[in-house]
Formats: sequence, structure tokens, C-alpha cells
Amino acid sequence: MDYKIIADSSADLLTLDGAEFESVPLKILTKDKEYVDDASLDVSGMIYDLSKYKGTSKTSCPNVGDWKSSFGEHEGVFCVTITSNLSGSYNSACLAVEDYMSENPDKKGYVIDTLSTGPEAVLIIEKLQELISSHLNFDEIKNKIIEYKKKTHLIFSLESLRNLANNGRVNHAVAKIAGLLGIRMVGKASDVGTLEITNKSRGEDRALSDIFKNMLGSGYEGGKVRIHHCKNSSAAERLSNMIREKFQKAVVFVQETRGLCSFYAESGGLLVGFEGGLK
Ligand code: X90
Repeated sequence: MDYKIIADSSADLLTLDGAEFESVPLKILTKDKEYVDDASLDVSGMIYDLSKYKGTSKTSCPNVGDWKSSFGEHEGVFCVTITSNLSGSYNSACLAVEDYMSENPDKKGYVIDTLSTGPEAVLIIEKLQELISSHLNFDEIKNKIIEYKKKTHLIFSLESLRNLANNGRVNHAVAKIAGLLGIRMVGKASDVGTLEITNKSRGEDRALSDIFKNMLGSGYEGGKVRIHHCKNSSAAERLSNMIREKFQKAVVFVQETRGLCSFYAESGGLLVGFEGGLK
């Protein structure tokens, strides 16, 4: 079937081999500059600029028109968005799909609110790709992805929550603790798609072992893992090794965050998406 997958750029994914796929960018904005989170963004350059920048910075999500213009001529579209609890992206995508279906009554559209971001979104996108290739019809794919999403999880470790707090996505008191030397905030995407801090881990060793413990606690038993890191490939590789030491067959992918997740996860941040037990 001719179905297209469209994700916002919070998934950190620009292309998807063998699928009709498009990424719709969010934007990172300072008073001086706008960074569009697409393939042309120099993420390292943006991180560097922001580390020198003293003013306020914020982000904006794709609007209805941005989503709509990505749909193209297909029998149906699946949109995958960052958590609706922290962004308007889901809402825009829903309005875009509503318009698209009323203008094209023969076409189908469905929006998946990941209640998460980054690596967990990619797990969902890759599952969608697999379901589309197995020639299921639209509603079967929709039902199966709803089921799959109950088993995907996101755990993070953040060294700074400054941009999250400055933009009202976590409270300032929590962010202050993360500012203390050597403390990493380990937590998870909650069931309602917000940040839930589970550990205040001192030092990287502790943070990595807390992440792994929490993965086991969420029913991880050797399924697929994706680690997205912001300027922290060494910690990502260490975690990947810890996982593969215990689960030899585990498939673990490591990649860098793109613009949106780099802005909020900040340098040192790790986002870990994995298949685990039922949420
Ligand atoms: O609409 C917008 O401007 C985008 C706002 C996004 C705000 C949150 C981004 C979080 C990015 C941080 C750690 C993991 C969070 C878990 C999500 C529930 C990554």
C-alpha cells in the first residue's frame, strides 16, 4: 500500500531507507537567529552558538500548513509527533490530517502522539515501516502501532535542564539540582508524556547504572534499543556495551541528537528508547 510516514524533527531522523518518509522541522529561535531543524542544520554549530549566547532562546513546532505540505499524493499518511504534553506539534498534525481527509475523502490519515521523543519515536517509525511493508491495510497498521507503543519506553539522563526550565517544560527547582556539579537527572517519559525524574545520579558511572537498572525495571529483556546522545558518544557506547554484556543478542543503535533534542537534552544528554514490558 502507498502510505507515507511523516515525523516531526524531534525524532532525530532525516531519512528512512526503503520508505516514503519525510521529517517536518521544528525550529530553535534566539533573538538573533533561527535554526531550522532540517538536514541542512549544523547541529554542532548551533550548540556552540547557544553556549556563547546570553539571551533567551525558545523553540516552535510545525504548524498545520507545514504538516499538510508534507503529505503529498499517497493513499494515506501516518504522522508521528513529539509528546502532546510538551509541544503543539501533535495538535497541528491532527488539524492537518482533518483538513486533508475532508478535502480528500478517499485518503486516510492518523496521528501518533508518541508521548515521548527522539529514540522512542524512531522505534515507532521503524515499526510503522515494517507494518507498511507487510502489506497490512491502514486500520490494521493503526491498531498494531497502538499495541506496539504500549511496549516502547524512553529513559533519559540530563546534565542540564536549563533550556527545559527556561521554556516551562520542567520546574526551576528541579532544574537547579541538575545544575549541581556532577549530578545527572535520570528519568523517564511518563505515561502522560512529561518528564518524570527517577534518580539524581552522582557521576556518569552511577547515571549509566541507574539507566540500565530502570530499563530492567521497565521490563527490558533484550529487545531493540536506540540511544541518541548530545555530544556524549563515550557514554552512549558504554551503555550500549553494558546492555550487550547482559543481553548478547540485543540490537543497540547509537546516533547523535539533531537540533530540537540537542537544544533540550543539552550537551552530555542521553535519550534511550527501548522495547520493554507493557506500560
Ligand atoms: O513545540 C515545541 O516548541 C517543542 C517543545 C519540546 C519540549 C520538550 C523536548 C524534550 C526533548 C528532553 C528529554 C526527554 C524528554 C521526555 C519527553 C516526555 C528531550
